[in-house]
Amino acid sequence: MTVTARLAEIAELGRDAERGGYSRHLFDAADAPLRDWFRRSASALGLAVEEDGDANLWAWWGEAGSGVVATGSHIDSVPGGGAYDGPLGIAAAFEAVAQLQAEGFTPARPVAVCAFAEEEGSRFGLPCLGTRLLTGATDAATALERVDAAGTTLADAWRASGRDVAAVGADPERIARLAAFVELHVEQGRDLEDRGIPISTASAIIPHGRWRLEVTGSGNHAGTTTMDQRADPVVAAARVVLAVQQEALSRPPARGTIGKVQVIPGGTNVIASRVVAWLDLRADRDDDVRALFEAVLAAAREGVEAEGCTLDVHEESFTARVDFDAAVTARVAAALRPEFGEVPAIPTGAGHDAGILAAHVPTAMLFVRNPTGVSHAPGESARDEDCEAGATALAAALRELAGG
Ligand code: HGY
Ligand code: MN
Ligand code: MN
Ligand code: MN
Repeated sequence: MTVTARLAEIAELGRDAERGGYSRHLFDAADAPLRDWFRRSASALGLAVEEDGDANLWAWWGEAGSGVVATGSHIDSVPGGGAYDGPLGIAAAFEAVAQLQAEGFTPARPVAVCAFAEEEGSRFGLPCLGTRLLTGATDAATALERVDAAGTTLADAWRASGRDVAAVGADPERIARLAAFVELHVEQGRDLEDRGIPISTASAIIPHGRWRLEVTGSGNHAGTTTMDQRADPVVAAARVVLAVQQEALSRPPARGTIGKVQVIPGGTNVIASRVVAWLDLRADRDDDVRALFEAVLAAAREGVEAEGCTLDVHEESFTARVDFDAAVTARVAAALRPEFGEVPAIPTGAGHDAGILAAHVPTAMLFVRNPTGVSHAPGESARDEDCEAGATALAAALRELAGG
């Protein structure tokens, strides 16, 4: 097969007719067929599939023993996401295994292909949910209390999917059996396109914080309430959005985004009573993100109070900076050299399960060139030949790491 053909098998799953692209979230209608695809792809290669207690899938080439070399990515997407963020790393992993099998390679260590659950945090607000639970980075009991947009708790969604909430949580033994992890991912920028090269490794993931902001005002009638009588949380939230832009702009290369806003109750002729806005901040160092957050908060409070409203803030997640394992990255880069020459190691502003696993397992990443540089949007792209190059690169990495 090819990576492109593997991705074509899931091209209709989780399509979002309204937003464009794909919306694939934990335990939604597309989740089970995507998991079936994973199982079928694994079975066709003779790999045995198991699901761990945290809804992550593992396909085993060889006995599920110790010294495991794992690879893979996630099956979920952001709302209206692209076709590659997540599935490319899984399709390339299966294709890499297929290539290694075809050449008669026998791994000296077990190889696992993984599909991690809810990497984007699109449903329950916590990115890398599956790997956070697995590694214990997030406590199971607290995670199970999280609610989605409909007010359903993760615990209830878990049970409704037919899974056992008692099995949710850290699995240190599973993690201890991993000798290395390599995640292949579409690049979420134009660096490789600009450099004219198809593949790179990754050096680091910049830190990332997510907060839920609740701006409360006074709901009222849009026709009878004069402008000077209002405490309009939408106007206050607009000030918050501008504060985020200003503060992030003044601290390059920091990034500040409000990409999700709920207006309650949400009527054309209704002054809202509450606005919930989700804030995403990233910067080079953990302290830079914290300092940016404090500056945003101060400016936001000032703006919100000027509108006669109040602001409540809840931290949803904080992901520290990750520097990938230099030794594994160097071995992967050396394995790529015959086919790809010297590849750069580039930092990324996007989070990955590899970043969570890196705290426990020597971890590296591979990026595949993205001609548009767009990601988390339907315009995300990767050329077919670069996807195949990704599988070739991943096969080289697995040959090196699992070879003995
Ligand atoms: O970077 C992110 O937004 C997510 O972790 N993929
Ligand atoms: Mn991803
Ligand atoms: Mn993503
Ligand atoms: Mn009326």
